[in-house]
Amino acid sequence: MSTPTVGLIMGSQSDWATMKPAADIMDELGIAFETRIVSAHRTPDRLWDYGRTAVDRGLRVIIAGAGGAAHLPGMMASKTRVPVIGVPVQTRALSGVDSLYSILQMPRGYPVATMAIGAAGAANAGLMAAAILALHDTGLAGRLDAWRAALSASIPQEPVDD
Ligand code: RP5
Repeated sequence: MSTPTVGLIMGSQSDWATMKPAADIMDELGIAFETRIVSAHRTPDRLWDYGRTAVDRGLRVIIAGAGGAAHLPGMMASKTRVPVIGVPVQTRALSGVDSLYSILQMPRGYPVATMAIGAAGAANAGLMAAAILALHDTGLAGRLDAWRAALSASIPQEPVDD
């Protein structure tokens, strides 16, 4: 296995079902990534160590998913200059609007690139990571272009009855 360039992290095992589409996209595009459970509240020391070592370990992008008081993406962005893409996990109580606002409203100086709520946001996080890495990887750029073209070609011209 090659060294991971993307860290796919999430606050809880319960986030995995939402975050898996990011992993699927990266598998499809041949991106080396690692997956970790890192909780801002339950494992703060793990969060700190992950952010502190991210650059030296060769990570180029971090995708961070969390729900509710979703502080993981923002805290990770505070700890490392590796670009952080945040995915708001949909919650039962507030439908993920709580997660979205927690991730989106970062103070000046520590940005998080925030995706849509839920699985579509996770898939887009994988694609966003691919687009960033493709800036310096022509092979990946070709695979991403082909992926985008295939999606476009799969959209019918006319609707049919369900
Ligand atoms: C957050 O709390 C996690 O990101 C998760 O979305 C949410 C609930 O976690 P569990 O109680 O299911 O472990 O930290």
